[in-house]
Amino acid sequence: MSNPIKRFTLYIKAGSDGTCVGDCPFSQRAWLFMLIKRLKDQTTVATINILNKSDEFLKMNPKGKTPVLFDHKENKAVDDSEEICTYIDGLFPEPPVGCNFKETAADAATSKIFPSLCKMIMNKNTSETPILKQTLTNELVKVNAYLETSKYPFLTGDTLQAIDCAVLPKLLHVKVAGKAYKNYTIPNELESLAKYLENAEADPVFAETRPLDEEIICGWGRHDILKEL
Ligand SMILES: N[C@@H](CCC(=O)N[C@@H](CS)C(=O)NCC(=O)O)C(=O)O
Repeated sequence: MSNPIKRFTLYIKAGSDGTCVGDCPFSQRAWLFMLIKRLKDQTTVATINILNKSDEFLKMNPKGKTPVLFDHKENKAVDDSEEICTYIDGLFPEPPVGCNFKETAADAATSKIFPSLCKMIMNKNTSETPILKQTLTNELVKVNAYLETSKYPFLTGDTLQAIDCAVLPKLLHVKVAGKAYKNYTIPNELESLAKYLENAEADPVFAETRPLDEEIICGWGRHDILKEL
């Protein structure tokens, strides 16, 4: 008997060969979320080559971005990582994973990491690089200070929670792309942050969704970046 179709298909960005797991932190967020909601058995993960999107994909998802979640039961596509988390949490409140983290202390400590990273990497005016590196470091100092007060291995829990799904993929980009393109290293004294990243890397759920470093470097490499090493 053939396998019945799973309820959900999660489309994520493919990597450099057009099929492996790509570097999209938003795709990783949605995938992590499906796993922490224990929906692995109900989810097919499909990689999308964003350089060659099929007509079928664009028909289902006219914005053409990843991630997209398709709910086969409801015949509905959800085309944004945050909306995917909200949609799934609405359908499956159990287990609770702390979805209402907006404007909490953990959110305030982590929400500017990615914009700061993007500014630093995309900057072409080398005289501004030191200040942009410092701005990113200031954001990481905030995360570290928050983690120092937390009694958990993750931001708000003993296991990965919704906020970790949003934050960890971006921190991975700081570590990998920051180093590869701007020779930026996370300061050693941010020990709680280092431990948080270590805890994530040791977590099987995070490991399952983690793009290879090469893919993160290659993904950023598609932008017009001034490498400063
Ligand atoms: N707000 C969206 C952002 C998604 C996004 O920007 N995805 C990028 C990949 S990281 C994308 O699909 N780019 C392909 C394109 O624009 O064609 C979300 O969080 O889901």
